[in-house]
Amino acid sequence: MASNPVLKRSDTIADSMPDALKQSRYHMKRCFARFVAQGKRLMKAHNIMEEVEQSIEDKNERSKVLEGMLGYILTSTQEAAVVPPNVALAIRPNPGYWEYVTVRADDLAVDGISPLEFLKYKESIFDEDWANDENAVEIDFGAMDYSSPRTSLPSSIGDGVSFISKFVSSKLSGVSGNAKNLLDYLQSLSHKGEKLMVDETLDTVESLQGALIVGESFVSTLPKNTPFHNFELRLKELGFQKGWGDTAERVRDTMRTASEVLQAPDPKNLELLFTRLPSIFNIVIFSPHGYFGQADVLGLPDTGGQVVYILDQVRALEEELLLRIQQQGLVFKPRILVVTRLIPDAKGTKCNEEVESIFNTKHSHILRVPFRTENGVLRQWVSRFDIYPYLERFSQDATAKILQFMDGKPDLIIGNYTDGNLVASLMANKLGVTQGTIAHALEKTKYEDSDAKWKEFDPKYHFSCQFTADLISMNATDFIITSTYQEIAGSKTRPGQYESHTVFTMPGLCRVVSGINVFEPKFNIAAPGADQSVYFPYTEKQTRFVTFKPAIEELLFNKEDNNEHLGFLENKKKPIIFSMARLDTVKNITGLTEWYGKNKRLRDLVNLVVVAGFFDPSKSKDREEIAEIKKMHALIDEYQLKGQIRWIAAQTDRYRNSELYRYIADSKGAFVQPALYEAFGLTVIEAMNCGLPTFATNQGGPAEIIVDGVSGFHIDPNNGTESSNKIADFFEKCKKDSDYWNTVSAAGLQRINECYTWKIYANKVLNMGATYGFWRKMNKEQKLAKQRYIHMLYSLQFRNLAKNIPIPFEEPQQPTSLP
Ligand code: UDP
Ligand code: LCN
Repeated sequence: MASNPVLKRSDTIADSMPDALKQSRYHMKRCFARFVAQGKRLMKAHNIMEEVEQSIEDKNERSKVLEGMLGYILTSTQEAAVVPPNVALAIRPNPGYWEYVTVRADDLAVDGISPLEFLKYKESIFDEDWANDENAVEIDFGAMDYSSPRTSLPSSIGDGVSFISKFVSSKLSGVSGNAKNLLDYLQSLSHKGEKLMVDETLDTVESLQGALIVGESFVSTLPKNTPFHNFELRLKELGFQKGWGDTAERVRDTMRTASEVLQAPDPKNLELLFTRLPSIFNIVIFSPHGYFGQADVLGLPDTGGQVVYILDQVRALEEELLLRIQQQGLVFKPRILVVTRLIPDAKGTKCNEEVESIFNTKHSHILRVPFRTENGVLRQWVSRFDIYPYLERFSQDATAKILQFMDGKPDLIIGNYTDGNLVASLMANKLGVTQGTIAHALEKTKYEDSDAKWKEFDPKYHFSCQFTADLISMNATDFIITSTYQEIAGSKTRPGQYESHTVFTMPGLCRVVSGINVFEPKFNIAAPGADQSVYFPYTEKQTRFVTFKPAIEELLFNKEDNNEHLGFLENKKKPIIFSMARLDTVKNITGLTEWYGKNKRLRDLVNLVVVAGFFDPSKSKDREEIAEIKKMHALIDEYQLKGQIRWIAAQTDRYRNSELYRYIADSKGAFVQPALYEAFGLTVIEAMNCGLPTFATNQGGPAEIIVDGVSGFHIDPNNGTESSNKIADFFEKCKKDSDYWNTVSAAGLQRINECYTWKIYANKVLNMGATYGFWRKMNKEQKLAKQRYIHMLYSLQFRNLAKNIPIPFEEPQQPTSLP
């Protein structure tokens, strides 16, 4: 159906749709009459197709109607705002491309409309007065950013560094005098007041070019391995400082690359030059919410993959920085600071300690700064949804502490999640430092109509604050790091997380006509890995953490219920299907339990083990967790799962967890990640690194990590029967073909090693830091204009929204002494 769109390049959907409708006029009139029959409403893609099916009952007729253009348009429609007699369609023919039309139900007249007009149709379903208000607040970042370059192909989305390198090299060569930008940049490179690369004497492009020729021919006469300090003085006479390389060979190569870029800039050489320039030594990484610690924190509400990701990221970045600094011929120490909130009521974790060095690093620390209110320091954990009132003050306090701790400004600030990204934006703007952001998950796509129905959600989730903060940091940041393509621009059928911020509305608050453009070259995909010294294949017997075996066997098979486990496994010989996640609704651990409960074939083949949350709802402060705990108990009773299920409370030791994955692999079991939506899914790559065949949700990141049927399997979280049968089929096949399990396990490992390692990640991120550091200097006027607009959004909108969130009552505290 609708596989061969006949849209010509120049056609818009508004042009081609009238003809397409004409060809099936009878059926389409019935269809559209049906759409409008119920009055105003918002229809989603699946509603549209359901109603098409109901109005054209005959299957053959229906497939005839849906062939070609009409089918293509209808299947590409994401949403329809029905405001009789009109139906306004939001059509997405390709990732990142949207068109809006109205169809009048009575005569099928079609009109192309703007995104703004579409939003007004949509708003009138929820808030008629707002839709008609001529002075409703509109946010239009597109209008601020008309001169910035954009990629145009969906396939270039997420490869911003390459695009910027191409664009910059064309700019550097285009107009004479532009190469001065590069010289100015080299002049600006320094470390703690010490100038690097070039001194003041090389103050014109010509003098630099001349010096490079002399310098290169001089170092070429030296043996390749001659250390830099042996010829440092001679280079100084030419106007060169440290930073070109550690040996004669490296200095020569860097000088040659710089000469080539100055003579005839090309993107490849420019990218290479940026990987070599000493521009980044100190990095700040913000992750304010949750319990951020190195032990005993995982599985707590809001504390999951983000913490794992950041700690591994720091190790990888530090390693890469040390290598680069050494290759630059420098002896500086890099410094990475992870900045989070200090929680006085730390519940046995170290989250009440101000400074902690990060394990397995030499120069990286966690710095904790408390949330202060007018009542003093906030003592308790607060949910990430309630965190907004504390962030402005936190960013001021944190900035002061960081400057003190680092003894100067960082070279790069990276934010994580909405709160960290907002704080990073405030600090980067204040200090004039390059900024990167990471979402981990944008909440907007997790909850249907979270924008249009924001008023319903706000008391619980404060999405008005969250989406405003997200818009601010997406636009303020120099670059955005994503884990997958789908995070930016989704798939053929589903819009991406960032893409869903392009055009949306929160009736009564603001109409976002242009929030972010996924074709902006700030987007870059750099997927994380899993720490391979912890998560390694079950086959590597000599490295396995065998000391955990008795504890794991206790955890899995001890028959007495206790605080750590509940339920038991009657038949220990059966393979285990295993899942581990925070007990959030979206993780759908209860869904998996229910699928298992309902599928007799699966229950006969395997046992179910889940690690999630804990068992006593009265001990949780997290709304969703409480509901999920209760649901787990109810499902175990309803399906009489005791004897086949083991529910284990959240586990915090990643070494033991890794051995648990491997123990399950020994049982020839599988990992199942059943989330309703998963932004990336670290457990998926942890399991695959351990050689465990993995079934993971087709909603979000895992759909990209796993090649379905090759390196694992996709499951549909909205179709439990199909998913549980797919798992059962796998185990039946394994029974018949003893090699099948090994084949899937090996293919999973291969996939990981090719695409998901921290080494690849660190290299990419440091290249981003260097490239965008230069780009922001070249692009400063445009950036300033945008920054002024962002500031207005922050001060007029965000601050007021944040004030509405209640601050929990507590005993007055002494203010902490901060400089
Ligand atoms: N995790 C854990 N114990 C638990 C639950 C999760 O150690 O009880 C770890 C898990 O191994 C993974 C991370 O927390 O490293 C969860 O990351 P993921 O990306 O799967 O989900 P998130 O929690 O970030 O949404
Ligand atoms: C948050 C999530 O929800 C996961 O999907 C990611 O894997 C994790 O952060 C790390 O980025």
